[in-house]
Amino acid sequence: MQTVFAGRLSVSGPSARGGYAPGSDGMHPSGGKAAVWAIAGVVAVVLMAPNPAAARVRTLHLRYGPIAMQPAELKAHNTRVPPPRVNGFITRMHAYVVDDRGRRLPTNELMLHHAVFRKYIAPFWDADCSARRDSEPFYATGEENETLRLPPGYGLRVKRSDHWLVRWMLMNHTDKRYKAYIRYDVRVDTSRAIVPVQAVWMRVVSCRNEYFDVPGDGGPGSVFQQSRQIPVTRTGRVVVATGHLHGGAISLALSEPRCGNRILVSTRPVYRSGAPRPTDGPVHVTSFTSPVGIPLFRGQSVVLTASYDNSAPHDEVMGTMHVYVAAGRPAAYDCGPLPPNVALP
Ligand SMILES: [Cu+2]
Repeated sequence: MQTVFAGRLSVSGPSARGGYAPGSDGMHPSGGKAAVWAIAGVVAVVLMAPNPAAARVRTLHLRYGPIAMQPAELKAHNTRVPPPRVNGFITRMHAYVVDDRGRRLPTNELMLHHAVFRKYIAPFWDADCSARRDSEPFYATGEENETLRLPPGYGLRVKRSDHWLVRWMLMNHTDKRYKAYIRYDVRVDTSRAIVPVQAVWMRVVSCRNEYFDVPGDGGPGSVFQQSRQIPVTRTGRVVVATGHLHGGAISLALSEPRCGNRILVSTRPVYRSGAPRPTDGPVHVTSFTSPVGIPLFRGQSVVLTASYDNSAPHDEVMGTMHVYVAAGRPAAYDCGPLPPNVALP
């Protein structure tokens, strides 16, 4: 079923506007071919005609700062930042660096190396991290300039009482001083017909140690793969996935052992130079999105595989997939065809 991805079967057009019925499981009980998905999409559009008046969407422009940056300074912190202070669902989010007049700063001047947004949660023991956790990540960007865009009808729940923090790193590539802000635009939908989505960070090594080394001893054109089997702890559907990779990466893929190791999600890095360069990180990592979603069941496992160029050593690299799982039990537990996805550039 990898052809579904390779063929970039698009469900944009009518369904992208109308969206799938929020709360529908989006699954077809009898499996079938891609045509079934197309029909399901048309039915959903008829039932869920877009009603702009009912939508209560607004975009909040928030920022953290000022952050004083000296020439050539590298600064990294873990800080609390203003949350949206509304009840609703985040449907889109993008963070970047601006100056004190709100102008976006170019990456070759001041680079947001990474910014991982987390929200405080009830503390629990996280075995994967071997640590007590009181916050969890829900959005990350950085050099890859990632925008979270959930398909219509889905959102990350946000509450007025939420508290956020950001783990960030800024690098000043110039000999000038800056007064910088991390700005984040958050689109919030306060209507009720939104299916909640949970952010799940899948790491190719572990939460406790996110890094691994690529030996670089394979010769020209060789590939080093780091894989990890990850138990699925929550039943639902993957509606968005993207990745975090370092320089030298080739791809990051999620596969499903119970269905012949078929690939569920594949993302890849995009480099400024057009080719992997060990000294540069990716300027972008491609995203996967599917309004129907790929079913995952609690108790099954998935395998995350990061592939890196092995013709040269790459130290302390990462492979993290940011997976957004919509709540609700999919109807089918067979290895039926995967739903069409919308490939984002
Ligand atoms: Cu990293």
